[in-house]
Amino acid sequence: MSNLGSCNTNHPAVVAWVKEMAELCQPDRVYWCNGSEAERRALTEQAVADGVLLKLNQEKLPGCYYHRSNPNDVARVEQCTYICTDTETEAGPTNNWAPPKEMKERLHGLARGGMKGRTMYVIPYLMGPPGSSLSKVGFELSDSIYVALNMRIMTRMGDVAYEQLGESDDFNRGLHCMLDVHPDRRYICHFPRENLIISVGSAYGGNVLLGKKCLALRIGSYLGRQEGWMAEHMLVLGVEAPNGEKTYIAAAFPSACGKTNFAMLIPPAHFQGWKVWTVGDDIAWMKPGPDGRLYAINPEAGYFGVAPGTNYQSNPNAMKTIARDTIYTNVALTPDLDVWWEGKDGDPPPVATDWQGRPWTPASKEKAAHPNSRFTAPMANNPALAAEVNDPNGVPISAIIFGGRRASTMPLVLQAFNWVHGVFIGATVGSEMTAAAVGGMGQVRRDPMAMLPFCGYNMGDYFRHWLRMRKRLKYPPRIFHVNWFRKDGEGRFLWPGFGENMRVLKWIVDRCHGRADANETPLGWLPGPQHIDLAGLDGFTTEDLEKVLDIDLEEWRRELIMQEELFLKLYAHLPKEMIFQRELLVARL
Ligand code: GTP
Ligand code: SPV
Ligand code: MN
Repeated sequence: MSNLGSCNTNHPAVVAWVKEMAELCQPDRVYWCNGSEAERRALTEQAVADGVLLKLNQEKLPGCYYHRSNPNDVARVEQCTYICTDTETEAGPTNNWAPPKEMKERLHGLARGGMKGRTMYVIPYLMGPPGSSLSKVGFELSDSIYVALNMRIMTRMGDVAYEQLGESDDFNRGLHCMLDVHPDRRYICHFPRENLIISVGSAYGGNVLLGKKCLALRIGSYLGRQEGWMAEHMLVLGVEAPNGEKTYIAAAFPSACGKTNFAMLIPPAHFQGWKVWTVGDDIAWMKPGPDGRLYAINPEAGYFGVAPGTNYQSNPNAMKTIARDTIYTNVALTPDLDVWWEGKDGDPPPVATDWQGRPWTPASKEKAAHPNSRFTAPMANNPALAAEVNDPNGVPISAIIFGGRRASTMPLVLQAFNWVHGVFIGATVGSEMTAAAVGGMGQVRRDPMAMLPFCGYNMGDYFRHWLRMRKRLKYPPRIFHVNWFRKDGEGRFLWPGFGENMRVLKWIVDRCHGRADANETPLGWLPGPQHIDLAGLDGFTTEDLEKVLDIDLEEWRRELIMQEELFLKLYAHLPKEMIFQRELLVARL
């Protein structure tokens, strides 16, 4: 029998499971995390001693550390991600499926003895504010000290999880073994019926910080459908008007398509007295409240954000957030132990070490930072953190925004005619693939509700769940679609984006409160150029705005065919409403 170390709980189911997994993986030591500050310091020192973390320049970046991953392990791997439901239909045609028993045997085979010579970290964590009926407890057992330290930032870790759990046996079991970090032995597997996750062969964020995509989205969406709530790949923000009015908005954009940036938006000078507060930047758990509105919490406690493109111009709040207590992964390192990435402020450093540890200069052909290099930072550092982030009731959502990265076709903004039309718009979201997942960069693919890689069951049933939620809401959020990424013939972005997105956000807020005009178009309600406030936006004319709002019928014919491909794939479970909406759109166009 393995030595369980200084176990800090007598919760029978937790102890039994840790014992079982320790016997399987045979670590030399089992370490029970308590989430304390002293522990964080000790683990950080250990990680530095082990060479897992490098201490950055503490004068420039207090409390910050640097990590380089295995170059073969830099993003999510959708081809290695499985939903292990009893039947293949339950997982649906957009997920990889394997029979639970078979897959578990294979994974146990890989994990057997897999932690020999290593430490198993027992990580108790809470997703969501303490005391919230939406919050969930998980235990991740990992042989990666990097995972333990990242989970300490991304979740509420330690005693708070035991407090929420009490005597209940309702917790997520997560096992993570790095093994030899080889793509051939990489599996990220979900067993929704057992509330179990097993991840092997990777050490990259989305594959191994099991509270995030695995629990909060894949298992979460599965549970949400059963229990009548929603787990979504959405940021949540609060817009405060000069008179104090607060409007809460959730927005689903695919990976690396602007959620963190939008959640931290700073309004341009022209919008004096307006303020945007961040509730969450990646995941929302939402359920109907007693007043018939949809309430959202952010289950996370930190941001695992994209570094490239982040600077004091594009996202000052993020720059302030990551100025301390941050773990940087796969960015470039300067000789004075500062970090750098493409699109950071100022000139590139004359010399640096790239994300793979090789010498780099501005003349180098390859990028210094990996395009999916990331920072892990506590949300408490965010100057725009919403006070409501710890409210167990969450915030009432007035609008849901879908978005994608589209060089053409999709206008800057539109509003759905109603909930069902909005679900159709979400279901048909298309977006260019980014570096957040391995493969396919730049290709447009359907990414319904930005959940294609994260829906833990049949996507057709997921659309049905969305339709059904309408019946449980007296005041359903209004639904919108945005596209910040439209380009001109020369490949330049037509819309300035970032803080200037406030101009679109303001229109959305005003629509929610019934005080903004719009024109009826085949796609939905669109603002006319006169409805978007362009004051103070130098060099951007009404004609430019017309270009980003334009609907090109030729492009829309192609779009309809691409939408059809997804619907054909899902035909067996596709709700009829989606087909009707498609017919209506075709007729209007
Ligand atoms: P995940 O963490 O992968 O879910 O991504 P995210 O949706 O939070 O994306 P994020 O905000 O990190 O943005 C990804 C990239 O898009 C960054 O390089 C940003 O600089 C860029 N970006 C964000 N907003 C805008 C925008 O309004 N316009 C343009 N042109 N680029 C943007
Ligand atoms: C995403 O890919 O959508 C992310 C990063 O937010 S990860 O947590 O790695 O999935
Ligand atoms: Mn994400």
